[in-house]
Amino acid sequence: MKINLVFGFLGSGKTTLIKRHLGSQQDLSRTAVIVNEFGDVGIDGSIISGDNLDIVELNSGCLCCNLKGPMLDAIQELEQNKQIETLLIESSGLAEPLDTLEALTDKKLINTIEIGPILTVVSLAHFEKLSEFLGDFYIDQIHNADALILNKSDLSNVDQIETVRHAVRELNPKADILITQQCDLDLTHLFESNQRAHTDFVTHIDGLKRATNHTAVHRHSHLDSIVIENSNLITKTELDNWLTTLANDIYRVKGYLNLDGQNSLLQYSIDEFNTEAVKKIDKYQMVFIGQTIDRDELKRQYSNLGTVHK
Ligand SMILES: Nc1nc2c(ncn2[C@@H]2O[C@H](COP(=O)(O)OP(=O)(O)O)[C@@H](O)[C@H]2O)c(=O)[nH]1
Ligand SMILES: [Mg+2]
Repeated sequence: MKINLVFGFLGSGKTTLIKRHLGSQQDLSRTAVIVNEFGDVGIDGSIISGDNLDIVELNSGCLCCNLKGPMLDAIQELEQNKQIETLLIESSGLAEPLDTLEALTDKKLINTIEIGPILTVVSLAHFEKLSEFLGDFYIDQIHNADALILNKSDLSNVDQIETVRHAVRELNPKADILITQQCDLDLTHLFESNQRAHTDFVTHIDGLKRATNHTAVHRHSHLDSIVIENSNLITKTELDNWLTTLANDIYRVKGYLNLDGQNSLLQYSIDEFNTEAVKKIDKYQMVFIGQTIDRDELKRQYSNLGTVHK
């Protein structure tokens, strides 16, 4: 089984990349996706879903800490019982990459998996702010990648793109650097580069660990998340106005709401956001992820948006 891992901070474009790859494949019956989301409800699983596609959602934790075991179990199950040939793994965005990658060096997987290039998606528009705010694990995602996808080029001008390209090159002198909008790139070619057999992968990860003097410290534990339900009918104007008042250390909001009477998906990352109509939803749940969340106040504000829908 071939495994491709996608890292990158919340909102950088990981799900967009995976969806694009799946959309380019004719038959998904031998393909599976493991999605790990920070926060207690999974939204990406419903966004990614496709015919015949196996999706394993691992929520309530992180692949680099408490979900290592469940990730290995899921890989073995997909490989042995479902004869999956291609597996894509979307990390939570907060994952410490070396801890996640190290889990895949487990001897149980020898002779059964090959691992594709380590991919990290970076939002060009947010790199400067995030590298300053987030520090180590964000930088590690860039430092350890084989290919860096500098995405959201539409939100930056040429000079800003060059500044970020230069900065990430300093952090990672060897990686391929690709500039994209909506992660639009030749994914088949990308996935085929840097394929490693399990033994080569183990050697590669050992080398990365030595080079970074790695210690297994969970460097992302300071982020917090909350899920809030609101089925009220919320108008677009009301939503737009409220989102512009959100504290700037809330990095990511995503989920489903009743927007102008239409079931909709809201995607907010840092300070830009969009909504799109969706057909079917299970619950009107919204996930908020940030550095310091005033839970009671956020709950009060979001729950009070809109008017009760009868
Ligand atoms: N403006 C802009 N938005 C993008 C681009 N790529 C992805 N997005 C949007 O950014 C949001 C977060 O993307 P997603 O793939 O869910 O990020 P993830 O959290 O890393 O999985 C979604 O609303 C995407 O449609 C891009 O190149 N430009
Ligand atoms: Mg995602």
